[in-house]
Amino acid sequence: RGFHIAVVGATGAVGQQMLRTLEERDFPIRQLTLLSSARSAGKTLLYKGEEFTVQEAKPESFEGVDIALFSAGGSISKQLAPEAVKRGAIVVDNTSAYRMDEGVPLVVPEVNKEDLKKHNGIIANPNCSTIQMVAALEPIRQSYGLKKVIVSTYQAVSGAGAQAINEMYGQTESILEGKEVTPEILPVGSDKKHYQIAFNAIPQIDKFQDNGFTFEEMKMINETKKIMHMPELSVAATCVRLPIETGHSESVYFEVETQGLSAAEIKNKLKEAPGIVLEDNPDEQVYPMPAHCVGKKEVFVGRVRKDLDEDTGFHMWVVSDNLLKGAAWNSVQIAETLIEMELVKEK
Ligand code: 11C
Repeated sequence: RGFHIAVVGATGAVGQQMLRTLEERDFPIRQLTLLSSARSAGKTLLYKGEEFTVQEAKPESFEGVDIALFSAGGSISKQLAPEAVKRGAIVVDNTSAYRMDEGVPLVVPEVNKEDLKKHNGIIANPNCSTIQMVAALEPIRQSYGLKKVIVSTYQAVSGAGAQAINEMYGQTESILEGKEVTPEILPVGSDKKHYQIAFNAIPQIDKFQDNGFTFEEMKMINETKKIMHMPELSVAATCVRLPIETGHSESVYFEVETQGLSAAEIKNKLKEAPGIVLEDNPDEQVYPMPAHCVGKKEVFVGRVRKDLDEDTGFHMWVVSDNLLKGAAWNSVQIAETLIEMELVKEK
């Protein structure tokens, strides 16, 4: 008994975390199918000590699959997610291919799991930097309302994939040895120019749009409004890449509807919230940092303080493992929530 699960993009940075997360959660799996592009097919991966050979993802690969977790890039999702749905699978897609489509729920279970009921086969997993921010804002919004959000991010290279991680380490070694570096991948593989990430900060994640914001910034803006069902919410983002392997950090300024609140009242809501760990004690220098959150599923919040000029304004620092809550864990959590809500049936 259990479910037939397919992982598409199983050999990638997120795919591997999906396998680890399914294993750790002891997900009820009856059959496991590991899929990838032709390039990675034939590799073997371990699940609960058993070897599985990764197969090339094709439309027929989805026969009999109950839930397909996609994380192999937008073009594979565009091509194969409808094929999986046609064959009766529910797709949880970790790419940006369908996120803003009407009829596709964009879900962070702590925020909007009810949206799962409206799915038409595909459920989208939001962008990593959006997920951790909305998870932290939701308990505050529920009690005090929300008017405005201004976020600056400090994002890890693993968000840009395994090649970007290798580029960061390669450049670091070269620079320490006094050698020249030739950046080839960051900020964006397909853009015109590339810049050194080692010992640097790059204020560009994904490509620039006509309005001067990058696509990553627009994802944070548009996805936040969709997940929170607040098209009128004022959101602005500046996204920056730092030489950190894993763990995105965010400085979030937000304004609530309620007047006269203290930082302690905001902290109390965060303390009780599902999936959030409050790490906030300036006297003891306690605050979240990416090096401490790697491998953990929660969203860590600290440095909560009231703005000095705006009565309804607050600041907080939000950190999470971008490959877990930002990707693999949120996808597996969506799958678990589908089961809990009886939106998928065991065979
Ligand atoms: C990054 N946030 O850190 C991106 C990675 O839309 O799922 C995630 C891309 C996405 O570069």
